[in-house]
This record gives sequence, C-alpha cells and structure tokens, in this order.
Amino acid sequence: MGSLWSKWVGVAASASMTLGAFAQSVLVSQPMAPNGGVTRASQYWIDPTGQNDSDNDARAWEDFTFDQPTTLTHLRWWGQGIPALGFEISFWNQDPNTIAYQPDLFSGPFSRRVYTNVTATPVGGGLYQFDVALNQPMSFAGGPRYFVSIIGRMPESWTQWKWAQSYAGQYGCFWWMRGAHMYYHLGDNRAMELLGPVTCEADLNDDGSLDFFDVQAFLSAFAAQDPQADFVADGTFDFFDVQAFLAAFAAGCP
Ligand SMILES: [Ca+2]
Ligand SMILES: [Ca+2]
Ligand SMILES: [Ca+2]
Repeated sequence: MGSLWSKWVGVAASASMTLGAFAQSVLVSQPMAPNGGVTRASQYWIDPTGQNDSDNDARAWEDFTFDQPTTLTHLRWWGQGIPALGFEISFWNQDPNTIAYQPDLFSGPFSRRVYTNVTATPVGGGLYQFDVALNQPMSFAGGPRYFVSIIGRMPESWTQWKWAQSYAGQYGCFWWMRGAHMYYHLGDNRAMELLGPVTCEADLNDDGSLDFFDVQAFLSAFAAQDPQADFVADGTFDFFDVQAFLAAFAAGCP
C-alpha cells in the first residue's frame, strides 16, 4: 500500500488543474450526411405586418434522448444558406398523450429563443456548419424523448432555409408545412450535435479542480465501497478501479 500511496501523492502534487470555461464535449453526434443528404425546409417568413402566414412556412424537429440527467450548452447543425434574420431554436417535449413520435404541439416549446450570433462555417456545396452557445445551459432529464426545432428566419416569404440530413440518429424527424396543413413523420434524421460541458471524472468533490482532496475522496469512497469509486464499473472494488482513477487524474481536466 505504501508505494501506491506515494504514487497517489505524487500524482496529486503534480496535477492540480482547473476546468476550462469553454471546453465542450459532444453528447449527441449526428453529423451531416455527404453533400447534405435529403434536406428539409425549416423556415418562417418574418412578416413585417406580424401575420406570419406564408404557405411556404415550414418547421422540422429532430429528437434526442439522454440516458441520465444532462446539461446542454452548445448546439451545432448543418444546412443550406444563412438566414438573414438568424435562427429560432426551440426545445419541445414528446407529446405525453401519444406513444407516436410527436413533439408536444398542444403545449408548444418549453424554450424558444432567436439567435443572431450563430457562427456559420462553409463546408462546401453551399452548405454550412452552424454553431451557437445557448444563452444559458439547459438541463434535461434522463429517459424521455425531447425534440429540438431549428428554423431560419427569412425576410421574404418565398425563400427557404433547409436543414441537412444525418445518417446517424434514429426515428427520423418530424416536419410541418403551413401550406400542406399537415404534420409528417419523415424517415430521415436531421444533422445536429448537442454539446455540454466536459465532465471531469476524477473531480470527485465536484469543485472544478483536481487536487489532493479528490484523492482523499477516492480513498474514502473506495474503502466504503461507494459506487463513486467503482471506476471500472463492474460492482467490484479492486486495483483496476485504482488504476482507472489514477489514469483519469493524470489526464487532468480540460
Ligand atoms: Ca431522429
Ligand atoms: Ca476536486
Ligand atoms: Ca470496479
């Protein structure tokens, strides 16, 4: 135990780090299909008279689910063109009154915001990767299906913004067009990525830095056979957990 202990102390002394404020990890990855795949119109005419009743108006929703409670901080998506008036990004619950794949259209979105500070990076073929930091981190429960809807805000009634396809994802997407007076469950998934703060596994006391207190917390949890110390999550507490903790600690926090 003595040599192991001195190794811990050595690692702890050499690796006191702080979480970067802007580091992100990709939580859901549905990258764009080659050449955008099947694109879907998702835009509203921002009618100067406020009526917003263009038959051309359309909206696409893409679903996502987390295994455990999760925080989102950034969104990335792909599509055609750059809407002159920015994007509206909204989050919706699954409709609780049906087992069918459907956002809660009756209640509407539980969060909706217009973003004009979106970063657009050309990726060829008139397509762009769009990136935005959400105005505030958003928390989601583990288990339920959610939807994110992204619409381009257009100054004319006849222009479209089209959301690219991803070959990743499941269940396809949900889509509506005002002129068609119908909702559609389509087979193709939309291209998007959901990003959150980088989690730091070895930061056992959750204070954003790695130091001796985390080693101490690991030792206590290990001695108590607390699941927190079961780093190789197999229900047993052995050297492999110690090794995994040391590796995570040595890797540091981004
Ligand atoms: Ca989908
Ligand atoms: Ca810590
Ligand atoms: Ca284990």
